[in-house]
Amino acid sequence: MAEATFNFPRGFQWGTATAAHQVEGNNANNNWWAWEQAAGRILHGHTAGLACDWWGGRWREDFDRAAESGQTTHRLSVEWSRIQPTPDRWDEDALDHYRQMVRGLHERGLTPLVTLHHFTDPLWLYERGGWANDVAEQFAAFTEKVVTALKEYVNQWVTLNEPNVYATLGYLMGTFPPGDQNMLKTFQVMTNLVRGHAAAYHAIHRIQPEAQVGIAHQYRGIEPYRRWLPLDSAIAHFQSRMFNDFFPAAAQTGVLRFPGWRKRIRQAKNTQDFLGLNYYTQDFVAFHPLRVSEAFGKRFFDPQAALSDTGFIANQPQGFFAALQWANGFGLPIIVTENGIEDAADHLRPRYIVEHIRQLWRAVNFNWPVKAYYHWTLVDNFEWDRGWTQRYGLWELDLETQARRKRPSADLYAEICQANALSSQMVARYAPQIFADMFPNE
Ligand code: IFM
Repeated sequence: MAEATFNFPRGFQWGTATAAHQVEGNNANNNWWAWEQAAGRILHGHTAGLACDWWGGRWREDFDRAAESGQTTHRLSVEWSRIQPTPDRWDEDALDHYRQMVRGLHERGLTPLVTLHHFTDPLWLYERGGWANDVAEQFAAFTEKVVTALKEYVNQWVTLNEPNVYATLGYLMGTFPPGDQNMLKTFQVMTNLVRGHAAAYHAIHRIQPEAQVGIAHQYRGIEPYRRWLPLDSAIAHFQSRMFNDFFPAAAQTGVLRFPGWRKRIRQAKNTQDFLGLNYYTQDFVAFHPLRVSEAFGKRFFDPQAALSDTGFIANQPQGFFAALQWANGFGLPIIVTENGIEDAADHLRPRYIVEHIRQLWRAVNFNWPVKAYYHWTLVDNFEWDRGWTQRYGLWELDLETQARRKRPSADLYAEICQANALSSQMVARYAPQIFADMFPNE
């Protein structure tokens, strides 16, 4: 049997990523909570409810799980609506709660990476129109408060999680709050998110000059279905520029590029110290004259690719390599801020992990400056408009009892973290079906 070990450089960081609303529970003062209460918005009428009960203290046992499995870092987010429940009030107890959590990470040997905005907005901000307005000043004030409170334990920050997803799903597709389908408003929100990011970036550096600050960008591979057809290529290129390039390019150049229009936001120039990359899957796109709202492109998965439980993610590891190559083009250190798959029975996840980590290793061996990898996620959590129907956790969550049950992938990921490597023995044990392809005998 062929043997090999894909080693990672010393100091490479391994972790899992989470977000406040998805794990904390009882986050009743934000726009998502309000959105979840109305019928027809979340699959099967699910709500976040108690989630993983982190606000009730179960973060301790979950951080223990992360540390015991060899992880060295954890990405979590803070909930704006807890810290600033009304425009004129800061909740010191909430800040103290987060201080305990990030100290708890340190005590377990885990370095925190903290996200300031992960999809949710305080109700008071939302009711005034949210990010459709220029709220950079409010976001910077919140950022200052958090950074001042947590700086003893945190020096790595993500300002915004997936601003492209936030703007597109909330304002163009209408599946996230506020449920709009308005192209102009989408551009307005995108512009304000860039302003907000820039203001937060400068606020963090004023308080903590040595901080490392970035955005967690969701990169979705968008490939032309028929490479020979210029229309397919043009649409793939256009969609990729709008979805993938808009935010990282704006944070690099200070220029926002919309179709037929550009806008300069000087303060946004050079406002990333690392490139945060969230990668899950990739699509084909084919020209379709009737898909007007999708820029005349029909998107679909490669029919050969294995699909996740609900068909939401196609296993496309080569797309991860392409995403890393894209990320490398920005000339910044790269942090893989999310990567994972929904798979309640853990049928596909071990293979997904193995194949994606192998692509990560290839990227590292090209000397692309990838510093860390965060698997999404530690324990099953509330999956936004898809409620509890999608299970991304290395640990399964029983919502009734709050019990956690380890999936085989948790052991696989622990072995990778502990060895700082992926070995052929791990593949033989956890994903034997791909062994021969990965390690051919001749
Ligand atoms: O759960 C989400 C997360 O909040 C943002 N990135 C994608 C994940 C899986 O859908």
